Amino acid sequence: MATLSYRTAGESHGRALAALVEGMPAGLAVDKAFIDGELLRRQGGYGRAGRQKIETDTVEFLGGVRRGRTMGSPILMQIVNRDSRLDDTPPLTRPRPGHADLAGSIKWLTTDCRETLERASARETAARVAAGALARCLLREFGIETFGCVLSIGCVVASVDWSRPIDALRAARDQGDLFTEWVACPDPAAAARMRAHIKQAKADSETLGGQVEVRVFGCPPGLGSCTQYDTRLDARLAMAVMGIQAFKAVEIGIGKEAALVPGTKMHDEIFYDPAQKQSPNLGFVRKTNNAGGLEGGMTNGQPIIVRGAKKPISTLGPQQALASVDLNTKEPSKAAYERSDVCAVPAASVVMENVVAFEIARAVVEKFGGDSMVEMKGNYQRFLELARRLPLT
Ligand code: EPS
Repeated sequence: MATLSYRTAGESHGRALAALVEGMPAGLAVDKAFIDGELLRRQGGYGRAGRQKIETDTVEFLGGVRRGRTMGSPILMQIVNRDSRLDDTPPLTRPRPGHADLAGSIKWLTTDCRETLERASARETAARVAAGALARCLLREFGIETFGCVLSIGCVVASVDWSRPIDALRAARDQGDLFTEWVACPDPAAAARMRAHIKQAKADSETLGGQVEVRVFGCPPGLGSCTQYDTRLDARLAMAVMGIQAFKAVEIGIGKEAALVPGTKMHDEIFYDPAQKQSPNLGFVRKTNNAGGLEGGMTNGQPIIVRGAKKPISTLGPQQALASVDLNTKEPSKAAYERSDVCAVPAASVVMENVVAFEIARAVVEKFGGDSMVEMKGNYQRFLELARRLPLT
């Protein structure tokens, strides 16, 4: 079974962030402009702090790509940090409630939380976005598209019309200047209220969390597997989303509502529409999608729906600093303040879209993988032909 995987390395104020992607078939056209565009979106959002004015995140390929195409070898991607001063960063001894500071300092037997926070920082998500955006270059070849947006920020909740085509949703989501207005929400009235909420939070030295949703369109049935807990695609998606800094919950489809409704209201009845036989759902259609496109840990041909909840950033302004303890003296002390965002939920929607994409790509490579794109596309077409011909005789 072919395996696609990635690891990241690098500290928030180190020389660079890096992602090492292994298992990508040879011959994939790498769309660097698209990857850089996703890195730029990740830097954006109303409510971000000064760091994004310093950095211009772009990807450099240090290995695995020749003349714009993958070679089947490991792909090493680098994003250089302009704010690179790791050895000069001061110690931080007053852990911030909610951050990795306390747990990590005790884990690594140090009173300098810097040792932990440099890697725990959400800046690492730039490397994950690069890996995910590369995976989206692969998904496109199979007609699979992802879309991520913000559903809520603090107490402001959007109403998203999911019946609109993906291009219309993208256009609505991407209204406004990336750094001074953008909240990644396709509901313009809610977006205006979100901006006002963030503005007020900033004035109050507060921070805000929110909910983000990612949908994946064009998956054929049968990605993932019901045979082991760690081959279930819903479980992998949950892990990928919970692995994003500051995420506290993940839902698939109607999520926790599934516990409240009876079976007749939960399950998406199955119909067959011969007119859709050539589409990735092979003609098997539903009138509802409460399952979020996943049954038994496998795609069922409906759009995948994943939601994540992000907590407010744990670095609070000096006026609102929460109670903490100085790790050197054990004296009560206000938590440390560092330059930080008021709200990074729009950026989190970009991160989630790309980490979800990577997991879908991983499942696509597992099902159809070959050493080259030509081989993989052949495998994909052959599978669809066989599935359309069922029952096989
Ligand atoms: C981030 C860069 C960081 C923070 C933020 C995310 O830069 P700096 O620490 O230099 O200001 O702005 O990190 C956190 C929210 C965190 O908790 O560590 C980025 O590029 O996304």
